[in-house]
Amino acid sequence: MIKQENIRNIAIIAHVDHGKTTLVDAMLKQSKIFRDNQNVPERVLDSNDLERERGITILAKNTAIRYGNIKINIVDTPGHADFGGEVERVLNMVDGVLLLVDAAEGPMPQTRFVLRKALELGHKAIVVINKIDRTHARPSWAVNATFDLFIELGATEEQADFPVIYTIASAGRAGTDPEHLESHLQPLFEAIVRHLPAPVVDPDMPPQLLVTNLTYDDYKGKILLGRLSGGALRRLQPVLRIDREGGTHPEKIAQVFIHEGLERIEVETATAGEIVALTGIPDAYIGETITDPINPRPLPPIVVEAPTVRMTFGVNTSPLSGREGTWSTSRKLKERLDRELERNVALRVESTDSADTFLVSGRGELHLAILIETMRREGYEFQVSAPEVIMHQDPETGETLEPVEEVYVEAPESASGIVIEMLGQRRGRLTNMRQGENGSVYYTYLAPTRGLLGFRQAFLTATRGMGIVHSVFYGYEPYAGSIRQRANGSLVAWEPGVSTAYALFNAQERGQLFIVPGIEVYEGMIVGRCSRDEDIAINVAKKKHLTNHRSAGADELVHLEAPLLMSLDDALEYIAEDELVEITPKNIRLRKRILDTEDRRKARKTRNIEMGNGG
Ligand SMILES: Nc1nc2c(ncn2[C@@H]2O[C@H](COP(=O)(O)OP(=O)(O)OP(=O)(O)O)[C@@H](O)[C@H]2O)c(=O)[nH]1
Ligand SMILES: [Mg+2]
Repeated sequence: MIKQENIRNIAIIAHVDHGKTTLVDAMLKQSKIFRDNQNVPERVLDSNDLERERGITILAKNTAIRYGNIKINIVDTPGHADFGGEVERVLNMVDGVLLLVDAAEGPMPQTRFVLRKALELGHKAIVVINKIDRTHARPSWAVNATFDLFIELGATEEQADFPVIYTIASAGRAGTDPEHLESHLQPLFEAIVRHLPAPVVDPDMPPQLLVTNLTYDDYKGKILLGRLSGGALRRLQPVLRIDREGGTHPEKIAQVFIHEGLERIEVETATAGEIVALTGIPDAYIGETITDPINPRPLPPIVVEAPTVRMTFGVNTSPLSGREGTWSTSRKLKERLDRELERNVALRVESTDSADTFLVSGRGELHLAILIETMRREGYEFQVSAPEVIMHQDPETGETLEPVEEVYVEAPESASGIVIEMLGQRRGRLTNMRQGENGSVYYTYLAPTRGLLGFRQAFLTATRGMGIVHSVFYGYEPYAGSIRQRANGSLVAWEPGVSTAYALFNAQERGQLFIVPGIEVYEGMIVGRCSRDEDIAINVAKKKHLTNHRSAGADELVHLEAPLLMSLDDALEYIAEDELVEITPKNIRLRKRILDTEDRRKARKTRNIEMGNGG
């Protein structure tokens, strides 16, 4: 074994928004990756459309910089809890981490999750206290709180003895003393080189690489990424692929790449310790080993935590189906979902007793929403059900267990009562509460995932958008008892047509509308939220009787309240069990499962009788 002294492989991990991608930006800029006059967008690594629109990182990404004669491979990771699977996985390709902590917020729920994963893999960390320019920054408090977290998570003595660097990522500044930052990131680069270990590998053994990530290229096809933990790999080399069941497949590498800045550079040979990209093995999956055909050695497969939330993806059965999407058949849907499984390792897809419907499980509502949004933009058309949590059974007692999340809430003091009430109704248990410095209160709760579905929207409404809520998977606990679902019914279109201002004007007395005039509707489509706890069928396409000539043009003059236009996330949070969301490249519509008003009434009657509620 030798130490590859001129390489460092590191991941940047943190809670959402603590500044990971911004810090990578600054590191790239200062290592002269870009030409002087080159116009580089902010958070250059958040390169896909959804990442830019939502301002978050979704996919982990590889880059590399040079500091002196040392090459630092950097993996930027997502901070949102729903993409925790992505972080767990890529931690397998690095030897150390930068744990970023916001100087004002301190460690947050996802800080705990990613740190726990890094510590379990034995990684060493540098703690980077970022955003020390913030008004409420408390750098030394943040360091202490982070230290406590290391101890709580069972860090070894060596891991808990971490170096600390203070940064303003957005200004590209770093230092070992929060009062005296340098005008550059050199202190950070120095710390990485000094404190994070070089890969210890055997370049003379047969090659061994764990496929840790996959990407696609229109020209090169599937690209495999991983750390070469032993030996060397060269262009056109015959190799053996060992799949997750232990099956062996002879393959031949086409090209070998390493990372330089934002690019992948083709090389003749890559040696142990490097993070490499390979082409020519289109059947490879994440978690498989690429190794030597004569002396094959599998690496332990990647384990990620199980999904907690699921919903169905089905062929669109609305009367408007087939008009707005390019791909709409069950075969196309299945192919697309199977393809997603190749790289989205925290996702599961199962068939159901209907050939047109698949059960898709993920790590949270956002995890599934991003998949839906991506597919919609690719031209797919389909319908999805309300997300539901995945229960487990205690293997010993047979007791039903449900996923529980740690919920971190920040809300203005004035909203305190309502926040406590809302989480109480959802069977949350308060575990910690702290008065903030700026009139806000911080709460930590443990609450069933079940109670949190749909919580975000209600919480934002209750706090008038002033609250912040984060949650992260905590574990499985005995079923906490029933939780009251949505308190409102829906306003449902009664017949097909195009919505008119006049009809909507009458309808809006009954609740909050989701649509504007001029929208094509169908029977059974949800057009609003009813103010009562029942569904009401209404006619939104009704034309006013033209009793005199003036009325013809007067339709636009009625006063309509602003509708609540439902985004995909809103729609998924809103719908009840007997409702679906119709997804097309052009529209997101909400609908009842049973479209026919009369059939729906009968079904409800049967259900009520079954439940002993009378007719
Ligand atoms: N004031 C201040 N703002 C910062 C600093 N670093 C980053 N930000 C801002 O914080 C926000 C989030 O930054 P990102 O780099 O996207 O955070 P991230 O950790 O990559 O977020 P995710 O990938 O979604 O988890 C952006 O608006 C940045 O401009 C800093 O040092 N000071
Ligand atoms: Mg990011």
